[in-house]
Amino acid sequence: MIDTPTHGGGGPTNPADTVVRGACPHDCPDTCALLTTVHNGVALRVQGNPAHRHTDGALCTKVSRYTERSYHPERILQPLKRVGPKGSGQFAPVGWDEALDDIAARLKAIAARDPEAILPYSYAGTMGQVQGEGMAARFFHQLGASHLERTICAAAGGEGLVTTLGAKVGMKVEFFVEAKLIVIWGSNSIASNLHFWRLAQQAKRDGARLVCIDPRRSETADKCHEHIALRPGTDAALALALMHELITHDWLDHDYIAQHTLGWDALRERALQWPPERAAEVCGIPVQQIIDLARAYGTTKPAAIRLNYGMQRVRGGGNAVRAIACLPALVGAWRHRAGGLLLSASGHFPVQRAALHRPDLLAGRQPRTINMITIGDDLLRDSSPAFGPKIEALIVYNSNPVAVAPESGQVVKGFEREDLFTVVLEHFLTDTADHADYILPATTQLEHWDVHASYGHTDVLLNRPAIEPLGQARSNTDVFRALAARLGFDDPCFSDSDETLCRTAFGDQVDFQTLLDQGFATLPLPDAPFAQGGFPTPSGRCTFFNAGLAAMGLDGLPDHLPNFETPGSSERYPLAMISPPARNFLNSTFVNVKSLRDIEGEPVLELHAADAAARGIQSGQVVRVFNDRGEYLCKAEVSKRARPGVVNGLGIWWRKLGLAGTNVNQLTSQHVTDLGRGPVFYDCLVEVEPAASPT
Ligand SMILES: Nc1nc2c(c(=O)[nH]1)N[C@H]1C(S)=C(S)[C@@H](COP(=O)(O)OP(=O)(O)OC[C@H]3O[C@@H](n4cnc5c(=O)[nH]c(N)nc54)[C@H](O)[C@@H]3O)O[C@H]1N2
Ligand SMILES: Nc1nc2c(c(=O)[nH]1)N[C@H]1C(S)=C(S)[C@@H](COP(=O)(O)OP(=O)(O)OC[C@H]3O[C@@H](n4cnc5c(=O)[nH]c(N)nc54)[C@H](O)[C@@H]3O)O[C@H]1N2
Ligand SMILES: [Mo]
Repeated sequence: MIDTPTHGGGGPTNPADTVVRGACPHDCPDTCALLTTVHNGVALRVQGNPAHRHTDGALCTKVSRYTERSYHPERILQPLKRVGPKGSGQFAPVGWDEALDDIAARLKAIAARDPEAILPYSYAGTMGQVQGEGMAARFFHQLGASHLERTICAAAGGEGLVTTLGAKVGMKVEFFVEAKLIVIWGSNSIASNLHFWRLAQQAKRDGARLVCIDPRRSETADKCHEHIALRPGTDAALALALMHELITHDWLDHDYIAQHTLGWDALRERALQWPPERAAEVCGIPVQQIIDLARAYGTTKPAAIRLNYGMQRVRGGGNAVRAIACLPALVGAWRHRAGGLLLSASGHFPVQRAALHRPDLLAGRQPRTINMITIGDDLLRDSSPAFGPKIEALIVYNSNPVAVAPESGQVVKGFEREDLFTVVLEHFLTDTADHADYILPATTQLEHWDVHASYGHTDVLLNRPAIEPLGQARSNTDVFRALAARLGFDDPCFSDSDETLCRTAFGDQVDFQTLLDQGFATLPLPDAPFAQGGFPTPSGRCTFFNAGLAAMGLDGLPDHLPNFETPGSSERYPLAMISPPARNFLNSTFVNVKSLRDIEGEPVLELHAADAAARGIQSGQVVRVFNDRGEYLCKAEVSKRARPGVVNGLGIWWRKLGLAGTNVNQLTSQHVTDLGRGPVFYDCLVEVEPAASPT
């Protein structure tokens, strides 16, 4: 179970220590290679593996505190059963057998009526292929439970990429270091993609120009040469105006366009409708910024775009990604290994989904699909022919929906239903766990096997357990195996060990021995994947005009779609609010780690001085942020990080650790994006006022 000792940087200082190779489980593009130093069965520290090129021996502040999280005094270490009213957070310890027997009996009874009344709810608490959906998908397929559409993060952008480039593919991240222009678009790299930022900084030292496109003056924007502070949800307008300029100045790679793209004439016509003046108006930025960026993009080689998901959490997020993903083909940036675009690299990984998730266990059944972002409304729906059965049971793992899903007032109401049977697999008493009937203690990444793909680089990582499970904690896979046995699921796949699941995840596409020996394996990919076209689209071309979208009655070309909630459309709620991640949290994970929470201080709303003055608001004052969906209390910070008309509510606090038991998702809506049915967290109008009675 324990890895052989390794030497070199980050290695053991005490000969009795063991160093175990692992992988960071968190939902972050960096997917770092970890080295955990273990002494007498206790993990002393977690460090970055210097042998892994992308990690380069360095970790972010959060994960370098991973032992603090794993050994946290509030870690749940035994199964708990609810003893108070729903949501009261009152629990009593219970034995594993009693808990599993009861859960299995309850699920069996519901499934006998209609298995679709059971819903799994999971996301990316761990990004591991095994502790993620490895055994869980098999279990829910065999059961015939409702299918969960896992859209909460990247659905719109993912669909934007797929309908343009053919898959979630792009530049190899390591070559950003050689770029001469880097556009950081909708990403606060210093906070959320630190290992990419290291490359961008090196490129900067080597003479590259860095441009940041973000409504918020983020830490990253501070350090770029130029910051374009556009209004939220206006990125497609900017991209179309850039095309307009590329066309009118003929900064185009005609040869690349002719050979490797589809629908150029139509896109050209669309782009010509977007002179910079029109886009400047929509984006709320100076015309000159657009003109200058177009010139830089059209004349600098190689030019690379680091797009991130921050810009697709709005109604037109899918179209915006489509528009931006067209740009590299127009200037032939893909010809260079340091040119092109990277939003996600996950499509490069040969995950063996059928072998791992076993959809064949459905045996022809086609359960209904529930979109995870409308969980608030869906938990409150009755049975109907259109919806199907009322949701009677919810099994939550790797997610904290009460804190992270939009319109949390509705989500809480749903979770408070006395007739809902809720099981939560967790490390901590999160806002969601507080609403459980049973809480099952889960292992952390130090305590279980897993194997990881990445969305920010192209290496597979293996995670070996460094220590035994703490207390009575059991891995997600273990819980689903145990439930499968109790439900009489006898397919041999339900006995697969975690190591077998690790091997199954990539099958023979990745050499498992390499993973065992060095902890990671690099996918064999060309340096410049689309230098000669060869996009993974049906035509092999970059798809400007997508006939499939047109056939579905959608626009075949990318366009700017205004937000659902545009400033000026509401008299009562004049301010646009975005809620990007706080640097020292990972979504809602780590909010309960005191040393990290202390760095963040309190939940904050950043406002521009003019917006604050108009409302008599000063820094440090408690404010009430509200709209028709609810209200959120937090501290105001009059800040140069906010542009006029836009407020930044940094996320995602646990409600119970925030002010008055609220967090920013009280205000966000359950609308879905143009493509991919994703969330619109950053498409949200609010008003702000000093709180009546400061908390
Ligand atoms: N420290 C930390 N790291 C994280 C996370 C975290 O919570 N904390 N979250 C992880 C997750 S789940 C993900 S999905 C990834 C990527 O996470 P992202 O959501 O891409 O996170 P950020 O890199 O912070 O980028 C968001 C940036 O987009 C900006 N933005 C908001 N609206 C718009 C818009 O309409 N247009 C443009 N151009 N920009 C906009 C925000 O101001 C913010 O600076 O990061 C991961 N890494
Ligand atoms: N307002 C607003 N809301 C947002 C966002 C935003 O930018 N603004 N970002 C959105 C995005 S991008 C995302 S990805 C989602 C994130 O939503 P989630 O994926 O739900 O992320 P977390 O809040 O980190 O919650 C993950 C939970 O999984 C648990 N966990 C971790 N590892 C394990 C394990 O091995 N087993 C079990 N059983 N549990 C484990 C952790 O303890 C944690 O409580 O939030 C979204 N919500
Ligand atoms: Mo995410």
